[in-house]
Amino acid sequence: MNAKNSLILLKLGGGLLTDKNEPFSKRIDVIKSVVKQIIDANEKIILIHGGGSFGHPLAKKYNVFDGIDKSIPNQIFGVVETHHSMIRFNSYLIEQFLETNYPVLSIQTSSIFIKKSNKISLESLDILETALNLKITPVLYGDVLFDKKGSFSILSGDEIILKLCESLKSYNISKVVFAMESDGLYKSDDLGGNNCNLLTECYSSELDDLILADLGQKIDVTGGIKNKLTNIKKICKLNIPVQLINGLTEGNIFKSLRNQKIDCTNILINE
Ligand code: IP8
Repeated sequence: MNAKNSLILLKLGGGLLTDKNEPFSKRIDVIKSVVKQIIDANEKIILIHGGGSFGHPLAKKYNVFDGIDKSIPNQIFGVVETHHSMIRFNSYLIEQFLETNYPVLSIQTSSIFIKKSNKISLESLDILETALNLKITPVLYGDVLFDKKGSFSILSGDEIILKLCESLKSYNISKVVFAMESDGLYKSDDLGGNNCNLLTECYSSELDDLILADLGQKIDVTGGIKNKLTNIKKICKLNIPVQLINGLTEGNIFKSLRNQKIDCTNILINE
């Protein structure tokens, strides 16, 4: 593996790009800034984005996450509607890149992932690797996940990232970056009071013992920060460092992709 094959996985949180309190609402200024920073950084990345107000309200309405349930009216229609809503959101994002002639390619998550015997399977790694080799940035997103048993659920952006970390062999993933709406993880103060401090650096082995501040979570069908931490631990077990950054702070995404110093949480790998 040479340095050329180094790759960053960047997850743009749905809560960062949309207003989760209002269905189908984009944060246009944030999206434009994020896209510009990614273009300016011009690094080899795979971009993954969450559902935000385009995915979660519909997935919740039709209980897509929990699979087939005949008692839910129009649930099958809800599955395709959830998927299509994600396509609409994803297309908007893609267009922002194409307007600047930056080569990105939308890859439909629900067409390359499937659940088999309770395990998530990535069926078409070749497509991703070929796009990367052609200097095209693949863009994936949280989506409907079909199950070979004849049901469905939701595959979150974080789970996509974990699966990519496990599967990509011809690229060396130098780090995974989660761009969110806060500076990273916060530790509760030792006295259990209201104060909390940004956790700037910790080793993956320390994650289990951390007492994190509960900063309140919005409704999220794929589990919010608790599931994020579970996935982060699994990513770190693959020897890939993780960075949690505030995507609302101007310049953070550019700096992260260029490995410049920012105030954030860095989860390091134990030697
Ligand atoms: O926002 C969920 O992806 P996430 C996608 O990454 C849908 O958890 C469709 C709810």
